[in-house]
Amino acid sequence: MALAYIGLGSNLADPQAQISSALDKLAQLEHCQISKVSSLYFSRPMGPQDQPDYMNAVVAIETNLSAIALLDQLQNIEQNAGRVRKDNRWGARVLDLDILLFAQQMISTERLTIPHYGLKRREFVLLPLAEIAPYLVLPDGDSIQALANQIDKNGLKIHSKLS
Ligand code: PH2
Ligand code: MG
Ligand code: MG
Repeated sequence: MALAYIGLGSNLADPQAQISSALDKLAQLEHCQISKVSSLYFSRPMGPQDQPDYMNAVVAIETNLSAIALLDQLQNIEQNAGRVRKDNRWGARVLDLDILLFAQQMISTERLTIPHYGLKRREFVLLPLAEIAPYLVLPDGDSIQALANQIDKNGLKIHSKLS
């Protein structure tokens, strides 16, 4: 079994409902077991500022799937939520499910970069991750807690508990 961390984000079409429905879908995935769920956070948009605020969360799952098979499942959930893949880097989206970490693997392929390239620089990823995995150490030796303590919160706040 591999322990993986997934970042959830939404800023369109009732973000809270999107995240909560994505959690249900994750819970129903075969060969995957959700082991931890962070609070639901409000965050300011990173990237273009002419888009709504986001809601973000992070979950831990235990899985027998490979990282790429997990990515297929996540993209399937995104598509079913009505996500349209456009050429809008960092633009608004109904649902975004990113594999942040997959065991201690480091993967660099066309479809997948793990650890997620924005992990250390995004408060809406680091703080929910530190909430559920404060003792986590990244494959390069950096501690999540130390990174989370250093980052600017940029207005990030807890909206509610999930699950
Ligand atoms: N995702 C993006 C672009 N900008 N901003 C916030 N606050 N949260 C996100 O999840 C997010 C973003 C593209 O994936
Ligand atoms: Mg993303
Ligand atoms: Mg994504």
